[in-house]
Amino acid sequence: DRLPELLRRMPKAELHIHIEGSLEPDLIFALAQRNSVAIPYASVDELRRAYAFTNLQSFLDIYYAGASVLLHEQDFYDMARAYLARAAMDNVAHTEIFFDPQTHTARGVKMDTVINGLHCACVDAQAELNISASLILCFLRHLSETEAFETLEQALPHRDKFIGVGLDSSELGHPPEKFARVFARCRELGLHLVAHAGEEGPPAYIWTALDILKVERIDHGVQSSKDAALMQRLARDRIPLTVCPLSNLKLCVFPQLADHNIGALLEAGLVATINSDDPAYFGGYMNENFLQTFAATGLAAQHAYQLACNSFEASFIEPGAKRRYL
Ligand code: ES4
Ligand code: ZN
Repeated sequence: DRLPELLRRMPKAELHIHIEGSLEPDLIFALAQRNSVAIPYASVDELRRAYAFTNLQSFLDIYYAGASVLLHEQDFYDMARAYLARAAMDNVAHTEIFFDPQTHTARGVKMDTVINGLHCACVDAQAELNISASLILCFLRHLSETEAFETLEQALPHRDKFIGVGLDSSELGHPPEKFARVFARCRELGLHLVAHAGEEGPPAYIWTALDILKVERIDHGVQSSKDAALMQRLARDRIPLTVCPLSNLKLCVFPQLADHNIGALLEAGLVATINSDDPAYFGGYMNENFLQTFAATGLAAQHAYQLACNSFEASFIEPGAKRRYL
């Protein structure tokens, strides 16, 4: 069976990766030591044993604790370089990386430190690893829209270093429309727009992400299969879904990988893609997501080809350059 080899070797784009979720336990401990930051885990193994999640919030609590070791530009650079090297090994040709500045600025880290460290890693990776990488700034939806506006303001001196904005963190109780005005402003600024919606939240959140925020892609969106009219809208407008199977498994969105609806989304003609989300926490980078999902759900070579094409179509690579991948 040559399907695993095809999955590993095919060029692909990654469109849903939180850089703070690529921070491996070893690097968390190394940075904690380097920066003299205390973390509430005695060892790498104890930290790993805490990675038993029941839902999104149980994960986020540990994810924010892990990010607390990041202080200096070099820390952000090292984290992103490690991810980019790992992604290149999985034949990721292009990646669009989420980052959560509020997780850092709330601890007194400067916006400049965060963005400069991540951006330098992206520039160096293009030259040294032949992987193209862009940054997408995410607003934390459990915080206020006023705080999102303040974050945007702090980031605008670096407008040339990120291509868009997204919306992440605790979904339930924080619908997209809470951020209507800040997304309208980002749209005026010519930024690309995406939002997490329909991970744990209802199809209604996907509708408002599309119709009120006017996002170009939906992150996760797996709950769309509960709403036939929404499925038609996503297919008709070719709105991509950045699906993350191992994330959905680890956060108990689906009881087993075999129950995942990625096959149904593809068969309905949606521009679905496979991504890693928070690979250090969910048990796998891109190829592990492809391999385990194909093994569990019985997807075949034509689905692999479709997913690779979808990933480049759904990317924000300039249209001229994009044609080389399709
Ligand atoms: C996230 Cl899986 C997921 N969902 C929402 N927000 C996030 N931030 C990092 N991972
Ligand atoms: Zn995510």
